[in-house]
Amino acid sequence: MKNFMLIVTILCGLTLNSSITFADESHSSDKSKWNPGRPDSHAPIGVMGEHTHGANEYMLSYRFMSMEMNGHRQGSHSLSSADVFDLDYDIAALDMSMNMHMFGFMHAPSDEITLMGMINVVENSMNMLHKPGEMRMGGGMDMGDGMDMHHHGEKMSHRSSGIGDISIGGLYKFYDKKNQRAHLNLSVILPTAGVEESEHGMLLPYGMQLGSGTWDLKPGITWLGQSGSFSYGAQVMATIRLEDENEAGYALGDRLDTTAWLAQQLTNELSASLRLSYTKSDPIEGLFHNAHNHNSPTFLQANYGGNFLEGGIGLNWQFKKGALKGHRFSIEGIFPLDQDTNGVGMDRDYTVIAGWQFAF
Ligand SMILES: [Cu+2]
Repeated sequence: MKNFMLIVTILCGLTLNSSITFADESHSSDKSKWNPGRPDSHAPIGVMGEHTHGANEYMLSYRFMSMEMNGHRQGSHSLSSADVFDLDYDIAALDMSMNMHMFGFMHAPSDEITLMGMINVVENSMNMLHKPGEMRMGGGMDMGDGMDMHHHGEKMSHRSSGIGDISIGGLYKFYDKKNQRAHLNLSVILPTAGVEESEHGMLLPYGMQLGSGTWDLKPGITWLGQSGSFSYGAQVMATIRLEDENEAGYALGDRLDTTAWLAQQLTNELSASLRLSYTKSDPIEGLFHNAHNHNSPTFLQANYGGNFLEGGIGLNWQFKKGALKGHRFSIEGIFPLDQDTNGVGMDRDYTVIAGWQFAF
């Protein structure tokens, strides 16, 4: 609720600012055409594949995303570690962070078609708490260090890192009139991510693996519009797993991502945005073929996915002169507004995405 009030406050602030005028907008020769030369001609940085390029343009980009999760929840209720132990689990996750470095490339062979590719490097870490006063379960979870874990809750931390899934795709712009544009998105995800990451000889939970590890298809549609100093857009994107299982034996659930945003140009180099996103994600299917624990919610397929409503606040800078001319820098903070996890999932805390983009 606090986040929601914050967004409303900022929305009001943006509206009050709308009287600012821009001398620079006249460089667009055709006023009825969607203008690609504005900072808000790119969506908030957390949205992918949201703009097309003009014929023969290239773009390089780098995004850093940090997603923080804090403890567990069951459906719409947050759970304490004690609640998790009461549900007959021996290990509760305290927190998890997923950091992603995303390197992107775009090229438009024509005004209608833009090709894009992205490669991710993923770094995950998770802290877990062992149930206090519990004999350690068998199965060889090697905690090392020879600590006495039979009387007090023992903390463990896990890490994984490496190349994530690679995506290759294209955008087809089919509408470009009346200050609006629309395009179709289609990407293929290559199963390049490690999905059998382990520590101390034991598989890490599904959520700590580095990607889907299956061939996936991501079809979508994106709509963009501009009106005075405001711009807006919406995107619907599906993720469809083309295989029943990856090399480890499971497949992440299909998901649907929908988002809509409103941005305002504050100066000819800076814009601010508000965004709502709704994600629906199915549970994991299949399971690890190799030996793994079942004593933590993060090891059960049914505890993944859910429905997530989130709000985002972002800024885009587009440098128009000086040494940084042509470079864009953007940042977006994303906060959960409503979460309904499948089973005992993890509680989303916040996500921050920062990016650099350079077109030439
Ligand atoms: Cu681009």
